[in-house]
Amino acid sequence: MSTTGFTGHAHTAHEPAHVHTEIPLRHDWTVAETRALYELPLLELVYRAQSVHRSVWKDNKVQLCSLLSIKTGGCPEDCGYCPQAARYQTGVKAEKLMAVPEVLEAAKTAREAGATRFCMGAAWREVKDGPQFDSVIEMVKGVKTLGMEACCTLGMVTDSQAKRLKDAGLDAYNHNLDTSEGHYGDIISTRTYDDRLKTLARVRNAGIGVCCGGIIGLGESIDDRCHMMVTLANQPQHPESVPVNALVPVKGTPLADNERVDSLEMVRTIAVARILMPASMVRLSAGRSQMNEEAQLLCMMAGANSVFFGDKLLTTGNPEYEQDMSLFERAGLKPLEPNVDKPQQQ
Ligand code: SAM
Ligand code: DTB
Ligand code: SF4
Repeated sequence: MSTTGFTGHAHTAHEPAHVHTEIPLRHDWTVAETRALYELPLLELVYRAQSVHRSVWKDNKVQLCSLLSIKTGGCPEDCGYCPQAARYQTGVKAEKLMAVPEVLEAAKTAREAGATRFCMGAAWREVKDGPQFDSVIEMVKGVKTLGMEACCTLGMVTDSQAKRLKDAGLDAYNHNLDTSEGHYGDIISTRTYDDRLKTLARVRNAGIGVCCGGIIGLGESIDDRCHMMVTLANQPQHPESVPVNALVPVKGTPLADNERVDSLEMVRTIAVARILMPASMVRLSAGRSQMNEEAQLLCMMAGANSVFFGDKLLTTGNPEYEQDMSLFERAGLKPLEPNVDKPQQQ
């Protein structure tokens, strides 16, 4: 266990290496103590999470990230929540991988709108070597040239694919655990929890930042949520990013009729993520369209320091750009500047 809080962390764009805090980065969390945190009176929990948050993230900024589906639909996997699984009739039609210039145009537009991180998602079970992966490598290089953080989420990767992504300049790879190991089999049968952990280890070994979190509202118990958080926090290194998603229920998927996630459950989950992983970016991801502005602010109070902006996530809706800008303005939220090299090209 480190005492400065930051030793042992892989260097990423937002690692606050200059900050010293007495808050230890622990890797020995138990489900019982995590659950005790989760069940605190809400304002006590938010107070504790905000105290941890401010001791690390002193400038209290929120990163604006942009998300693009570079390869939509037609996925062979059976993730019960996902509108892009070919086997569910969701109205999402399978498309080819986007062309490199088109993706870079979108990245440039996102940058002009204020995004400092660009995340590219592909509805693949795994990456296959060949022309499509070569194109993704070009996309990553192009996003880096624009001076943005580059993240992608492409399914499972091998060691050599992870190395190529790293060499292209990729900052982060998103690969979510989604839920607890115990609940995983109820949601996905076409791969195992261990497959997921193996890809995460390959990403880590290649020196790419790990972006790994989950979804609430999959029919999991509170203990499942706590188990997932403990699995994340007890890795040898905390993920640099922890996205917290609320299920976006999509007609045609097996989970379409799940009970809607109570916003306060999102607040609790985010607060627990913040307390367990003080130096990680906690990303308020899918589900903001189902939350009012006050609940989103409570999530930020509880430690969320990133949102996806733009009116679409991968295939589902997100709050309108103008609405988000208005919220930032009215609440006096400060967007995080890119902590990367200056743009090399306009
Ligand atoms: N195919 C790759 C994979 O599964 O890792 C990358 C793309 S996949 C769409 C990325 C993540 O989106 C999933 O791991 C899941 O956490 C999230 N996601 C997908 N559908 C969702 C939904 N309906 N609501 C909330 N999150 C969702
Ligand atoms: C993550 O954790 N959430 C984002 C991103 N990583 C790739 C994806 C959310 C997808 C929501 C459903 C959709 O729009 O298709
Ligand atoms: Fe495919 Fe990813 Fe959707 Fe699962 S979550 S069906 S792997 S796109």
